[in-house]
Amino acid sequence: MEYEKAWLKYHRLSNYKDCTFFCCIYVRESDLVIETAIKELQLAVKEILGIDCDRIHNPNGREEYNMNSGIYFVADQSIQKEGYHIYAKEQVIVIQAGDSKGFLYGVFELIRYLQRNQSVRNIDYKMEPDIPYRMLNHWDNLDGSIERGYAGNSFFFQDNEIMVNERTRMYARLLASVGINATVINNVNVKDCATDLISDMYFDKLRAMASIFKEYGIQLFLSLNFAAPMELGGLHSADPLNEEVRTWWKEKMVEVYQNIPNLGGFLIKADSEGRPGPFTYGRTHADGANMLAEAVAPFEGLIIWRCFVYNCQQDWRDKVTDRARAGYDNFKPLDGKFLDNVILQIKNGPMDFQVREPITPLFGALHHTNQMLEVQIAQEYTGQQKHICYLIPMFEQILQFHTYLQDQKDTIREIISGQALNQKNCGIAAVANTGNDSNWTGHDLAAANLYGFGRLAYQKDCTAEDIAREWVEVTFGSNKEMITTITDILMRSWPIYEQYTAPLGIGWMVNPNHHYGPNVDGYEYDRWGTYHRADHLGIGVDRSERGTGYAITYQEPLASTYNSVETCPDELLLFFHHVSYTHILKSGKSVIQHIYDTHFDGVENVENMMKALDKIKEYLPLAVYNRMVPRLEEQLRLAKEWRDQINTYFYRKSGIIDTKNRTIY
Ligand code: BDP
Repeated sequence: MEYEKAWLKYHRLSNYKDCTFFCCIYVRESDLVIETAIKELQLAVKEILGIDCDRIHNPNGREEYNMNSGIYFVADQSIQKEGYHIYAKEQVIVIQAGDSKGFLYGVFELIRYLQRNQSVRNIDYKMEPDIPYRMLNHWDNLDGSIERGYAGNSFFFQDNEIMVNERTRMYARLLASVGINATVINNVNVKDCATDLISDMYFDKLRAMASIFKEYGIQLFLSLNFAAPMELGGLHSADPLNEEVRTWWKEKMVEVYQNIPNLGGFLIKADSEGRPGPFTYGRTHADGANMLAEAVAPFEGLIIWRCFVYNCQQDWRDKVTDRARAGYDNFKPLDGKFLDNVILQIKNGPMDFQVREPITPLFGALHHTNQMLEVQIAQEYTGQQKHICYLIPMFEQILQFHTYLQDQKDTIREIISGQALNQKNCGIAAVANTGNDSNWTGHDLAAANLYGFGRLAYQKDCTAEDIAREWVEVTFGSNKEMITTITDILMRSWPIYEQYTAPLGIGWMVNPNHHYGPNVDGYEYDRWGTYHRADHLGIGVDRSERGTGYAITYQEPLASTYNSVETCPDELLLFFHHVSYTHILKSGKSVIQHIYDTHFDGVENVENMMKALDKIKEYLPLAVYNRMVPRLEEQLRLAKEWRDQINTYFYRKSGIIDTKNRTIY
């Protein structure tokens, strides 16, 4: 399959003012990653400025002002890991970094200045990333399919073979350019051949892949099957406290690390949606995770253990069991029981990547456990990369959220960066939205989520809006109207998607299995624990202390805020409370009128978005616009479907008419 270079497709600048800086690169010592940084800089300078940027050996490793112009790589141990300081002085630009990855990230920052035609004459910019692991999770299967993939098939696997080729390198370049330093290439649901990834069938290819990634400062991770001792090793058990099982894992890891020395470690989905796990043997998740952690410890491996553990065999009549509580109930009691090379990976919301969810209370509840936030840029519930839905504003809110874990340093960002609890094994992971489509993400605007995830994770001082604008500029160039229009569309797209889909934090209402398109009762009488409980009087799940008690698993003052209808924010009202359709929101509208209004507005907003894009289409490459048009049409079609199904459903249930008398069926 053909592939494009996304935001790394460089455009020639004919009028760049500061070309003289880019004549040469002075380097003293180099290694694999610094070599990559040099090559990347040379490539960009050649393609953007048309200059052959020579590499010159700099024996004393210091910058030489007034003598020679150029870019100096200067090692400086005072700069934190993976950080850099770029500044200009006289005729030179200095990139200082504390380690080789710092040079690589500094180079990509400098390249962005070129891509955006910005002067570097007064550049003085220092960035030290706070989140240690910035990771992608691919849900790619070995047959080449992708679970929740909306951009074609896998570019890692095909017909149970691993593919390592030039696209692998392009992928690594894209990741490194936005600061992503780790990736899991296979689906968390490890079945069939995927179990064999830790066998000699696949070692050669994995080693080759890991070594390409290493050039770009990226660590390869794999998802693991907890039942591998049985399925691969032929044992009769996978009990984490069974000596035979423990020995099997230890020996297996020796073999794995001998063959793939750069492997970062493993991601595990256990006791979740039918996957095997320690519960089968009456053991805890700490028993399971620690067994694996001990096996990988000699190789500095990490075990990333997912907290997406809940009862997926619920009876819809049961109003006591609450899926939202499951993460907290399962993992809070285990706080402090995990080894230091275990990280718990926790989804942002307590349910599952809905367009709006509260932040999971588990983050405010763990004091002695390494944590990693899991978000989803694959748009499973947010339009499946046919609809525009720029998710970085959501992630920005998540990262800024105060958990009240302690008096200070209590935001999600402070927790997953390790600052809150003084930890080093922490991070952020996004379920990836890529596939082998030529533009990587299906919808061209979905690439903003991939780019934005990396940038938000690396660059602690930039906003979702800065990132959107930056992505538009590095991808589509410098036309002002185009930049403003697309940035504005991206920034409004998540709220618009929310307007025409499930209202006020209730979520779901999608077609079962594939999760695309409206179906209000699709999950209402099912076993997945995802209900809206609407009747003729009202809607919502009572998760207050009178209901499932979920609301009071938060730290104060969050518990009180969510527990009361009066103080619960509108956008989460139906997640926490069952209210009547005539209940008046903080906005002054009744719940039913809010539902009608947002759904009519949502469709209108999609129409406006399409008009705005049409106006600037001449500034987009024709192929890009042509790929976008059918998706925009599909977004509009489905937005109308959502509007009409939701409005009709609630009109029929409640019998309450729309005060504005618009068409409801
Ligand atoms: C759900 C997806 C399912 C995943 C699961 C998970 O529908 O395909 O396997 O999450 O995160 O959102 O494990």
